[in-house]
Amino acid sequence: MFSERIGKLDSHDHAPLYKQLQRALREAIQKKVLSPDDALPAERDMAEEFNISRITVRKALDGLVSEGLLTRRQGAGTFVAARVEKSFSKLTSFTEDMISRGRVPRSEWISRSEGQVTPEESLTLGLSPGTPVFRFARIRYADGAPMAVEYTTIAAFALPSASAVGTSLYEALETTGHRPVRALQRLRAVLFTAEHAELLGVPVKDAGLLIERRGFLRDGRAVEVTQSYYRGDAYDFVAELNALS
Ligand code: 16G
Repeated sequence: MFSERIGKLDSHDHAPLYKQLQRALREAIQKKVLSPDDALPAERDMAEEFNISRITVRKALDGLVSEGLLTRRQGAGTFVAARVEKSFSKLTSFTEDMISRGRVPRSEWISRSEGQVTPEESLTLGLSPGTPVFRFARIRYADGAPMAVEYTTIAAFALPSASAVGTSLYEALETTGHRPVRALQRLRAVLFTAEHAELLGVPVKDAGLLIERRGFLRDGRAVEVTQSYYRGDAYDFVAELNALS
């Protein structure tokens, strides 16, 4: 029985039922009770097993689909997402994205240094020429497989030193109260150069995605500019669009 694998809903829990079901499914994915590509039971069967309405099941699944944890396949049902489906509307970090999908994130440093803004960074970050910055270049892995190469520049006011960044940049920025709360992103298709192909272990000219993120603090100051080269075969970017009202 599915409910035996992911656990029953707690009758003492006062959270809305759809949230309880979401939490149970999220935990099952994180703990690998449910694995990528596992099929979920039909909505009506889940409704019966958990003793909740089908609408509640649908609402719970809708939320997890838009988070990118589940995916619907026409005519076949709902599955645990296998490719990493990344929501385009949530400002999350690589580390958080991987952990929430039950994957183990790891980074390999290419370089970690201190410098001054380049003319281009000075314009993107709105910093005066000569302003100190930290630069980070990393290969990002999930469960040991390379997923992306990232080049980040952080305004130096946001971190005590370059070595303050351990596994997660956003965790380090959170500690100093400089984690971005808003970001602008630009996405472009690229063909991997020999250098990137080697770092990611893919053939030269393989398809990739370049995502440029500019992250801002609550007070409007830009704090981060990152260029992420994601492997095209590893990521799906998902966005929810609302019609103009
Ligand atoms: C993501 C961000 C990147 C950010 C990094 C922080 C995209 C396209 N890029 O990779 O801008 O710097 O997360 O991750 O999502 P970390 O906290 O794990 O170092």
